[in-house]
Amino acid sequence: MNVSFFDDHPEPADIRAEVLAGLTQPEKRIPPKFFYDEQGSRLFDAICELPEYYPTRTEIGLLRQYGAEMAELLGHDVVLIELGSGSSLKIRTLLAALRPRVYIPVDISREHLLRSAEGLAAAFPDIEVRAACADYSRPFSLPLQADDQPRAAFFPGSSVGNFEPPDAEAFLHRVGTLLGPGGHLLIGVDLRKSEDLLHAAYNDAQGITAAFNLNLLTRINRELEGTFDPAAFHHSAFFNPHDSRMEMHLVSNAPQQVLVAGETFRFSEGESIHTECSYKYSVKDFHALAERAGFKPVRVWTDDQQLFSVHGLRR
Ligand code: AVI
Repeated sequence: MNVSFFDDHPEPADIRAEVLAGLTQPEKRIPPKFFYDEQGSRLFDAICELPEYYPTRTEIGLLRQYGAEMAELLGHDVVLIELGSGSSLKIRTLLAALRPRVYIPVDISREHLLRSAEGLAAAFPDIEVRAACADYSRPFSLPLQADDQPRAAFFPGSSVGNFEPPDAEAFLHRVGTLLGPGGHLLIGVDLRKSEDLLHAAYNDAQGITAAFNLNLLTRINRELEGTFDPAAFHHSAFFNPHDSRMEMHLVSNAPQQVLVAGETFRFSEGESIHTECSYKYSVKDFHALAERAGFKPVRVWTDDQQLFSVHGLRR
């Protein structure tokens, strides 16, 4: 099979230090990257299938409808880097349209990366697959040679919305450096829209998003000897129009005390832990962000209802 493996040896996140630091803030917070243990990743896959969660199916619809135009923009015989080899359906749709020479899936989770790289190499035997285990949220290296040109990157799912805007800019800047002059980035970005649709997408009727949020407490109990009672907290998700972002919180139902890694944290009734921001951009605002990071916006594809956008950017 046409697969090789490169290990950048990413440092595992220090969950203890980051959770303790976040819970010590005047406004308690925990970074959203800690959602994704095994159960959290399963719940996230279930979120992507929910009728209320429009981003996944809308982005797949755009890739299916406009794949040929996207391929035209990125160029033929390209070396394609996928940041966070998440959704197999999205990359399969793009690979079928693009037929790159080399495909480099980048992910921090070795097992997930290898499983999906092998599946894709079997499905596309004419593409050279170079799986790279790396943490793309920090400076990282990839198995690239100088003559691996032209280069393109794919960052789907509006994961860029989970970065604070200055971090999103720094991340895009790093991707631009990796691509070099003339390289292209294809990036999925969720659009600002009616608050009703946003509210429904993060407060689904089956309670899967609530379970995804509350699973963070179960993870902390297991990995950091926490004493959280998940039933003593509830999920809250709302749109913050000032910052153009959805916020997710875990709200304490009553005054209580919790131990985490031997430290005591007090909660008043209604006090929350802020667990996620999901920024929603207008096309214009995302263009401004991309330009600050050194990209030139070239094309944007949106669906009829203007729910989601896929941007083609040139470095
Ligand atoms: C992964 N990320 C783009 C999702 C989002 O919509 O911000 C995570 C998510 N949180 C709640 N539902 C989905």
